[in-house]
Amino acid sequence: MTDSRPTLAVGMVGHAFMGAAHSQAWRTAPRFFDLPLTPTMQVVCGRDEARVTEAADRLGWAETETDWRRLVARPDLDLIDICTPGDTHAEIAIAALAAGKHVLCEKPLANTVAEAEEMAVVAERAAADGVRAMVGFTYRRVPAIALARQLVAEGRIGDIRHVRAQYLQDWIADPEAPLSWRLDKSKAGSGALGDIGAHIIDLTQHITGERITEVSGQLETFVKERPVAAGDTAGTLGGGGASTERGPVTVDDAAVFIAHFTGGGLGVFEATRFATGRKNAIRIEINGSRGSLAFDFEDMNVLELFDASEPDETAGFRRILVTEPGHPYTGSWWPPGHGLGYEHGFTHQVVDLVRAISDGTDPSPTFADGLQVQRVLAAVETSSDTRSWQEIPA
Ligand code: SOE
Repeated sequence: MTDSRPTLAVGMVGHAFMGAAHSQAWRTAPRFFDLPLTPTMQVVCGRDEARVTEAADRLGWAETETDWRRLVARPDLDLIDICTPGDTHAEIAIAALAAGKHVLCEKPLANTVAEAEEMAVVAERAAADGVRAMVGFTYRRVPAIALARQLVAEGRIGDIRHVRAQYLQDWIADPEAPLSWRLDKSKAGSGALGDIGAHIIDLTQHITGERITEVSGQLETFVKERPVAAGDTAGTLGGGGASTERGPVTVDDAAVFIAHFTGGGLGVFEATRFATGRKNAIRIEINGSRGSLAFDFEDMNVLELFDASEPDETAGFRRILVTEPGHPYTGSWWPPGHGLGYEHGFTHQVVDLVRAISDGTDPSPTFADGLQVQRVLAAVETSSDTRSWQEIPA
């Protein structure tokens, strides 16, 4: 693609599932959206030389590095994209910001509140020098979710009374599914709670424009030991094939909690990897004083709206197909009715990040937003351990 626009040279750390999704986004964003800077897929970084070389070829990166410290120190890069497990986020992001690179960091922001606090402080300092940091809560950029936020902000459903949110997967419902880094607390921080619960915490706060103030929750690990993975398979959730050796699962399999929101509404949350038959169901229903909204990622191009001001005889949940040119993001894609998929949220994330960098504004969600989600996660964990309500510091 020949282009006279200034470039934004990207270096990405990690090249498994998230690395592939981010690569697709960097490649696609400038081809479908009018961007002020053209991202270049300069360097991909991974520890194993053979595997990172193969990934660079497959995903479209020009060069490789095997040490993230060398990547971050390269003067020819403008942005570092972090797609590694949570235990490395803080160190890489802080080093990258200190080196003057913009940062996109996968969710959850970190493995602990202390790490997230430090990241937020460093990011705020960097922002004063025009260096931007964003956390990858990509589902915010699903058009139906973006529309839901707009409708709430316009007052279409009134005051929020109930927030019902579920994130349902089943990829470890089989007790013989092997251990992977996602089941290791030292790498992942937590299990279903941080991996997918973090998304519904972010989404519900984003859509409502409100904050969770207090939680009471319960975590459960149903299968406490699993076969040790024989190898690490990039791009899969479960890791490599199983061996006969077994090891401990050190994270939660499922998390449930109830919550209070700043506007007085009540929330009910469920995040599980044991919802047999549910692959990636993110279900959100919000009931307000004037109407309701409902979303299900398994039908991700649709938002349901109930408007309580309509006559009882004809009122009902309306199915809005969120593919019109006037809907968020959709005008840059296909004609109405030709829906989008999982990967498009990542593309929209890149679009918003690149525009913010060019405009000199903070992209959202900021590291401070990521820290707030981290505080909710920690509060749910403490609540489960102590069987008590926990407040979330503002
Ligand atoms: C695994 O549960 C996972 O890949 C999450 O880590 C992602 O954030 C989510 O988009 C899909 O599921």
